Amino acid sequence: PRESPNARAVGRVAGAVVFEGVSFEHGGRSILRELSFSAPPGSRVGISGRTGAGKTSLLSLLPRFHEAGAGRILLDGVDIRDICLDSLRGQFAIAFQDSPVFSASGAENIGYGRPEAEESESVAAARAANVHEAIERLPDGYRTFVGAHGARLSGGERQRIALARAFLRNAPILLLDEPTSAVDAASEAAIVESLERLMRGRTTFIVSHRPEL
Ligand code: DUT
Ligand code: MG
Repeated sequence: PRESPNARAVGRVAGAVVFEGVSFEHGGRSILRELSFSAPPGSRVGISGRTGAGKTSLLSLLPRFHEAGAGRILLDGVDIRDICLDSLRGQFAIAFQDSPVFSASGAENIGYGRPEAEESESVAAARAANVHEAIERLPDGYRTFVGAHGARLSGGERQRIALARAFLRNAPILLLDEPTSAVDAASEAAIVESLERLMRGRTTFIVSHRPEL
């Protein structure tokens, strides 16, 4: 997406999100058609639908990973196209399907959520995400190289690393895409417990097949 010459930076938003007649096309196909809704600050928006329905596309319009073809999206009353991209994307913590774990230490993987954070803050975020113990069990704890060229983490541990990043980021809006997919029951319970804490006070968009989330 292009940054408009009039785009401006905004401070931390309260998290009011409004879609006004938003349409989205991809590859000549209409994916979303005149979607309108209003989500007050701190509310939860659950999104469900069959595969290919456009759930991930909907989430990706907010940080402008994709551009709406028609209509507008307002954040605290401001059209997101009038907000500079850095400032816009800083408002979101994102945990998408198959959150990546990078070839780096566990500490670096979490710190990616906010590179200037102290290690003690990363550890606090890992605790909040219920992944601290799993990291401590690795041969070199937080210094252990994980990811493609390091220690292997389970699907649930990777999801919880993504949640730890989100805690550390402390953004006012969460975009969560199937945060409990492909994990076993114990891991799912740990994720759900941590998600409840993460969602408190933040506007949350969550794609999930779990109606209770
Ligand atoms: N689409 C692409 N590439 C993109 C974005 C979307 O091909 O970068 C298409 C694929 C699909 C439609 O748009 O036909 C909606 O895709 P999306 O990923 O939004 O669907 P979903 O609801 O998230 O499906 P799933 O439940 O499989 O994740
Ligand atoms: Mg999807």
